[in-house]
Amino acid sequence: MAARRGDAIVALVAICAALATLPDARVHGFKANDFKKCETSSFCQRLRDRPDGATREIYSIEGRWEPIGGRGGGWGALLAKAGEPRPLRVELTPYGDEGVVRLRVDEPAHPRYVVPDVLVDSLSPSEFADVQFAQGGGKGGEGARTVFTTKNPDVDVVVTHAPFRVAVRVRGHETTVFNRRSLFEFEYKRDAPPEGESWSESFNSHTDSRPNGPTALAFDVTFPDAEHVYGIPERATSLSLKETKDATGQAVTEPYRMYNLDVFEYLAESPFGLYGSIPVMLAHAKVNGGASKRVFGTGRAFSETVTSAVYFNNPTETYVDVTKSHESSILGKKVQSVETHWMAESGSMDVFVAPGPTPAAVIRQYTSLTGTTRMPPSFALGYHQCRWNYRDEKDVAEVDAGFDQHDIPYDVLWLDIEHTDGKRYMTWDAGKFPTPRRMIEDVASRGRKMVTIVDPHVKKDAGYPIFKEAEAKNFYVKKADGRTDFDGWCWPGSSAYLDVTSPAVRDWWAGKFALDQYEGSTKDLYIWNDMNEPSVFNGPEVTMQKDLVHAGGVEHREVHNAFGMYYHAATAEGIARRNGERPFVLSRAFFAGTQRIGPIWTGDNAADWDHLRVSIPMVTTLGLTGLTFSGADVGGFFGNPDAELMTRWYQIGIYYPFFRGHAHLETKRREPWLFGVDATRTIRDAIRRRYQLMPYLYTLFEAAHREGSPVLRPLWYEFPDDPSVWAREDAVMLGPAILVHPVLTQGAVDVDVSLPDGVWYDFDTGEAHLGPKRWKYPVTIADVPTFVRGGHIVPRRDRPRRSTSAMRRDPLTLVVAPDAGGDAIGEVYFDDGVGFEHETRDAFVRRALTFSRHKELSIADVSVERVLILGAARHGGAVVNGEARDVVAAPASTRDGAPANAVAVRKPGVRIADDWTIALAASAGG
Ligand code: NBV
Repeated sequence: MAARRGDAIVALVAICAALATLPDARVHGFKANDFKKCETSSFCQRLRDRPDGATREIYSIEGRWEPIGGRGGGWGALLAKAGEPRPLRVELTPYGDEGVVRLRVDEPAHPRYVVPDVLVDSLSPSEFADVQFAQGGGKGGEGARTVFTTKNPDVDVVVTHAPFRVAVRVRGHETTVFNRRSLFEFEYKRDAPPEGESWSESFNSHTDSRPNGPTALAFDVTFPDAEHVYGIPERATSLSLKETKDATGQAVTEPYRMYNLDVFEYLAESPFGLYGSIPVMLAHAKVNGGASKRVFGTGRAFSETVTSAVYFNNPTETYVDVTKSHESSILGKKVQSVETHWMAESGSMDVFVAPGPTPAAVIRQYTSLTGTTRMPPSFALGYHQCRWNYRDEKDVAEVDAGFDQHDIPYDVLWLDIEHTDGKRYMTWDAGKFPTPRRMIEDVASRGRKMVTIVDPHVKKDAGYPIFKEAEAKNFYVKKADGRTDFDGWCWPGSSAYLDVTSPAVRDWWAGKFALDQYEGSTKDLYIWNDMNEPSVFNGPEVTMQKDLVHAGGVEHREVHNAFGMYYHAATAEGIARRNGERPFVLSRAFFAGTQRIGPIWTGDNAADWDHLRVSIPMVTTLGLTGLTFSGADVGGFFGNPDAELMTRWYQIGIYYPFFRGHAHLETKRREPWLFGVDATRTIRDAIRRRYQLMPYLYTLFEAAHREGSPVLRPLWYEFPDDPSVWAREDAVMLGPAILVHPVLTQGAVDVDVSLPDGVWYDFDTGEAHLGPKRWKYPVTIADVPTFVRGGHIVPRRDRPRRSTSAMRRDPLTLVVAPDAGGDAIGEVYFDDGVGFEHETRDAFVRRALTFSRHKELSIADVSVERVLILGAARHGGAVVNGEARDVVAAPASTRDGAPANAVAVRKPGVRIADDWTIALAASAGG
């Protein structure tokens, strides 16, 4: 085997720590009865238990499809409903050139709400390459159908007119089929309830007036030949979604619910929906029985599997049933598929299909619709220390100093709600925090940042200027009457809620973060948005009534799942405006598109091993649905972790894209040095590893920013053709190159390690393994089986420092892990980590790293792809190593117009290992 030991891999010292006491035994406080179920939600009850074929004779395309004039390349047709004189309207629209299509059904007489700010502004339809109508009635007895070929010649869409059915095909293979089970339903808006009936609906002590009556919709999506589906966060459950109904149609559990809620003490294993929703589901299917290798579209290798995804662009309450391994007999052939049934309370049917075929392609396609991860400021990738609450300025100073005393790097210190004056956000408790600016400046003097919490409820207090001003401007969410300000109960007592669905309110709110508005703030203070589902203590299911009214008369029911994202967006806009730099705002609630704004965390987990375990599928699922910047509270929010659990949590927490320790008000203090000398050392080593990997991590974030790829990935993302990893969640990949097998059981003495195909090197010892390989890897408390994948180069910074900013100028270590042929590739990306010049002026460095055992100069075989010279618009060409070369005024990948004042020398043909010079010749005109 050509693999070599990775000499540069640092061996960490093994430490044996005594196992401390068990965490406190706690009884879970999750109160299922506080929340609705399908059977207590009238729309779900109406829609869920229908047999396959329920609407088969009811919906059909009427007449022919016609191009939609003037709006790009979409096509539309009438969708007739039996017994209903007014047809619905169906539209099919292509986007981009990879075969993404959008399927919409709406009621023309009463167009439904479509959330305006979720899809990226720049999104506009492309064209179909071809549209063919076939009358049918031919030999096969098929009815009329229309075939839409997308710009990707491998992707087409076959619409069968009666019964109505839409199949997206990838190279002729149906991957995503709508209405195969004839469960499509669309409730027409009615003028009034039938005589003697009422539309209102009650739950516990709350009544929803439902002034518009029932306007629900349902549709089924079948993923033929798929064994697994993933996505539709947020919930604490497995990566591969379990079935909620069995193949006979019997309910196994509740359907998956997407309705953003503040769920107190959520369980570690439940289909129940939590604080955020992303209505994206990915399916992974075998094609041709998983046999042949073919070439896909533009010449890329086509694997034996196809990943595809659907995105339901609608923020209303939605339930999804999943049935797996359903075997139906189509033309005498047994077909395995995953069948899903989507049931939404309102809005239109608005679904995008991302045809894949790889997981990476699916996410790239999906993020072309809703945006990619915002490039975070570099400090945001460091360790964050939070607790409810750091008591006062002295406490802050001591915790900050504690990190330096214990030589543990960290970047950000957080303040929870107790720092405020009576939960009036953007104020300070004058007794505990008399000199906030001085406090922040002190922390910042060591290169660190602070974060304060700002929640969306506004204390109703005439003496609180924010409340008064927003009231005067009529900026609050209204009651069902559409006029009176809604008030709900939250931390400060009676509160009003800013109507952040309105652009004017968001603009005003953003302005509140200006340094002269937010007293005591400095530009080193960043923000945390909690409770933005929104949480309303005395509301139904601890949130807002659905019949509340937003700007433009929009019912809360329509927009609920996007409310938190709007608040998050307004806050981040305020921070960006204030600093003119990259904002950092953490949110608890989220929706599709939140990745463009900032990170989220998985809310109030608990200090137990089950919550530690489930944090991994939770975070990787978010990554698969575009929102890679996430993490769980390290240590568990509720309860008291012992030294072992705390250590194990840090050891996996360092791989969460967002890495923060946090704890409930009533827990014991748990700064990383409070668990004994041995645990402190192990936790220090773990956090240092996070910082060591910072160049690699930052490079992964830039890839997420560019093309949506998740930073932390499930194994199947990297090995889609290996069925043994499709459901695995006991190991994860940090980018393409590092595999981590976290230790997730108490008292573990070994870990059942299983490596996929390829060469792998133990991160700690450098020992090479040839996968596929499975064995028991012995562990002490200091060990976490971690492997570098052969074929990859991992850039690191190996000098321990106190924070990311202190590492800024440190030299790199390149860890080269050759594959079986002796080769490795990698990438490293740098920019200033602060501002926007990486976009506006292309002020960044991205270097491809290549290594080949056939070359003498190995590790140093780094090529320079481009040299960008700012402030040099006037020039007469470049001279590289004495040879005249072309220069271009507009750098290769300018995203935002050409920088006014820069030139690029592309592919200068030099290696980092060699001496080289580039000179700019003076311009002819001087
Ligand atoms: O602001 C207090 C907490 C916060 O620490 C936590 O992270 C949030 O998820 N917040 C919820 C409200 C109270 C929870 C019991």
